[in-house]
Amino acid sequence: MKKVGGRSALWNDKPSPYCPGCGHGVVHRVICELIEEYQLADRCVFMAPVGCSILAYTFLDLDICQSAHGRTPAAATGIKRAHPDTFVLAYQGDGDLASIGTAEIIHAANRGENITTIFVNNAIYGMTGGQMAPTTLVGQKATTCPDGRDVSAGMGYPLKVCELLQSIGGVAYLARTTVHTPANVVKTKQAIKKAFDVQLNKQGFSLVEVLTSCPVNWGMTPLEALDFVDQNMVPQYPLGEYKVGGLSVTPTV
Ligand SMILES: Cc1ncc(C[n+]2csc(CCOP(=O)(O)OP(=O)(O)O)c2C)c(N)n1
Ligand code: SF4
Repeated sequence: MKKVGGRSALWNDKPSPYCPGCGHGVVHRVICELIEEYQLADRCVFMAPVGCSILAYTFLDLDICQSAHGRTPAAATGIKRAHPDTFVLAYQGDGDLASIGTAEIIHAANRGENITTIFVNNAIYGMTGGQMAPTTLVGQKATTCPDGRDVSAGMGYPLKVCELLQSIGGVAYLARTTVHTPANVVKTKQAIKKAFDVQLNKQGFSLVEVLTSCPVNWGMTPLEALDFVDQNMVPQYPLGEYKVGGLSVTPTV
């Protein structure tokens, strides 16, 4: 019988630490499949953030480096420059990348560092109990905005990271995808593959933003959370490629 699926060999037998319906596990699976397909495991350093996915070190059989909140792009820069043959894969949540780490990601992108970043946007601080993130939608409830994010109360607007980075010259490849349906998981893998190719071909900075769900902190069932991504996240954060070959493109899904 032909095997059509299975767990990546890079994912050991430890149970997933993520909540049911969390998008991190899906994104990890896609990444692991690509690392295996490209045979990069022996020279890959997975740069973990401070959010829930810091726990990747408990179950991924990869070299993993964790840096303080938001500093992943700076630490990744150091590793890549010191060891150019290393495949540096940075993995950051929206609290980590779009909040305290805003300066680091913008300047790593602007320098055109030859690293690949997977930016997981679940519109909330997951690990610390659901505070508002820069990416939280207007009207969306969080522990620090229990009545919903209110622009008129000075809470600001959802930060659009792809749109922000699109203007930066050092960015070679930039895309936004989602993993709330199987078809979109396939598209996410295609986008991350392109981002891998950019680093392997020494073409500069690449980033794929992946929209995911955090059912626990959104106060939803996993299925309701998938609907929320579809109905609320995708309209706010348009999917598609934003930069290809260093050139800005109009995103088309
Ligand atoms: C310097 C520093 N400040 C604050 C924290 C607390 N902290 C840990 S995880 C986190 C939020 C992570 O949210 P996000 O990056 O969106 O990841 P998620 O858990 O949602 O995947 C915060 C604020 C920390 N660990 N280090
Ligand atoms: S708190 Fe949210 S981001 Fe963290 S593991 Fe649970 S569902 Fe995932």
